[in-house]
Amino acid sequence: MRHLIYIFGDQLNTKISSLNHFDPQQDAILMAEVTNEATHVKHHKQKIALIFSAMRHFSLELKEKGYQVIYSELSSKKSFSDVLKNTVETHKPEKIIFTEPSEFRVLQETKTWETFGCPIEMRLDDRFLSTKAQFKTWANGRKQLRMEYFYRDMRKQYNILMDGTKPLGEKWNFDQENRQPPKSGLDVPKPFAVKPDKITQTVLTLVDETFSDHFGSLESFHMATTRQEALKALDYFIEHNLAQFGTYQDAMLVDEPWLYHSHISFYLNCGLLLPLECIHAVEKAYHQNNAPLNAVEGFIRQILGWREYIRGIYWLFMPEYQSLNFLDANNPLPSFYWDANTNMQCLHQSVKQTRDHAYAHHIQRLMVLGNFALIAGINPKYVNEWFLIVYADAYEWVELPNVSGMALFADGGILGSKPYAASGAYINKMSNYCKHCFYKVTEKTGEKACPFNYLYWDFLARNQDTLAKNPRMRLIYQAYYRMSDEKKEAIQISAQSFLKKIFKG
Ligand code: FAD
Ligand code: DLZ
Ligand code: SF4
Repeated sequence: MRHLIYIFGDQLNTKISSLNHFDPQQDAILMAEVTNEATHVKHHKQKIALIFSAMRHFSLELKEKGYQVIYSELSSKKSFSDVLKNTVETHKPEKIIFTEPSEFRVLQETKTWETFGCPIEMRLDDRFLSTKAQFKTWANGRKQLRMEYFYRDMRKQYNILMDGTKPLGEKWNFDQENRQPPKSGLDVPKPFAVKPDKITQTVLTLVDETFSDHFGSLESFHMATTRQEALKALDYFIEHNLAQFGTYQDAMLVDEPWLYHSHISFYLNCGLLLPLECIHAVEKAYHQNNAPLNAVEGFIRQILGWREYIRGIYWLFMPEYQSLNFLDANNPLPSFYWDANTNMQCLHQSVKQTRDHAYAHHIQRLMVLGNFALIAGINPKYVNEWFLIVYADAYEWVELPNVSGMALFADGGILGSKPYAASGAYINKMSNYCKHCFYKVTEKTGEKACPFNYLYWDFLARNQDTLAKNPRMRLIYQAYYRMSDEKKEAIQISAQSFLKKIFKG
């Protein structure tokens, strides 16, 4: 054997750089289902099912192209290294080739492969539109690393939504037209769904039996597990949801997990879809008058801007980033993050949907689940672990900066200029949750008051020393300082008694 190509479970695309110059006559591909990847945190059952089924389908696709594939189904071999070492000993390749892994943890593991007695070549992952080196150069010398400026450079570099050197529509960002509260009677399209085929059914049984103690339900599994199906999911989004994407991007409704989002992060993150093809497809929809500019720009910003920027931050600041705890938050994770058993309707809905679908949309993650963890002072370590476990799109490179940086301000402002803390008023504006809640969003303290209300002010009070200096927090602290002592005390009493109750379990 000439080259042995190792393909990880989030690199499931024939365009992956490790397959460049592949010669079917002399080279072979290795893929392996390994326990470590499913259990280093106990991933949601749907995530494991998605990856195993997509890997099995991808290996068949490669075999149909005439490629030699060594596919190792789940066995006693626990890690990538166990399987690779064994394969190298049997087949004695002249070289091992792989595309750089997406997570720091796995990159460290690949460094041990040098001891296998065979040369190694690690290639750049050119699915990402900005390399780690390019991001580092962009970040160098800047006082603040704000996504908006990075995004503008990416728009120019890839010539996306440009009119010569200017942005189409003469604005880089159309968010003023986006992010509307939901109207009553919205006709939300059904989500794209694939009926599990034989391969997926076998995997679902395997996962159900092997990982029965993992979080989440498999019942509603309907994800795409092949590239063809994932492309259909993208088309479905463009046809049914894109036009409303911007307008209702931040809206939340009881029993409506999917709304007008694309639900493609699962596929982008495991390789079934490529970022640039999604961007081009959505840009084309604009030029064909199938979607307005506010929706198209808003969507493209998520992939060309946020997704790339988040990855850049991860690699620039790892491994230190994973242990940051700027606000010294040390509370445990309340049990309702696992069982959805809470009277807070917003959290009940968000956890229930997460358990049932391994999915929640951005605002549920940020302004409900993340916001609560922030204002309740939960230790970032527990919050990160939870977010990495529960979503089918979760990989540390994207989960960690979103949680520690965007949601928890645990990085002290590397990613955002101030904490995304909010009281119940924000959730009430953007959802119908409060209408269905045991608590009253208009009440500020006491038994029936919305916990987000007093926890918000209590968070500001607890973190005065660190946050009051922040120029973007000045106005809100002025409002806090103007409060009467009685009011401040009532807030503290409500917050302490509520936190005591939820942490006692
Ligand atoms: P859409 O709303 O339709 O957006 C389109 C695409 O843009 C997404 O598929 C995604 O690829 C990209 N995108 C949007 N926002 C972000 C972002 N902030 N960072 C990176 N990419 C983005 N995304 C993950 O892929 N994996 C995670 O583990 C993850 N954890 C998150 C944790 C928290 C606390 C927060 C606030 C956000 C997290 N996100 C994560 C980002 C975002 O919430 C998800 O990408 C999005 O909800 C996926 O659903 P969608 O495909 O319907 O997205
Ligand atoms: C998420 C995941 C799971 C559950 N299982 C596997 C697996 O058995 N084999 C594999 O190659 N990849 C798996 N993955 C995806 C990996 O966790 C992902 O490729 C790494 O995070 C790369 O850094
Ligand atoms: Fe959530 Fe408060 Fe609204 Fe209840 S009242 S749904 S706890 S924001």
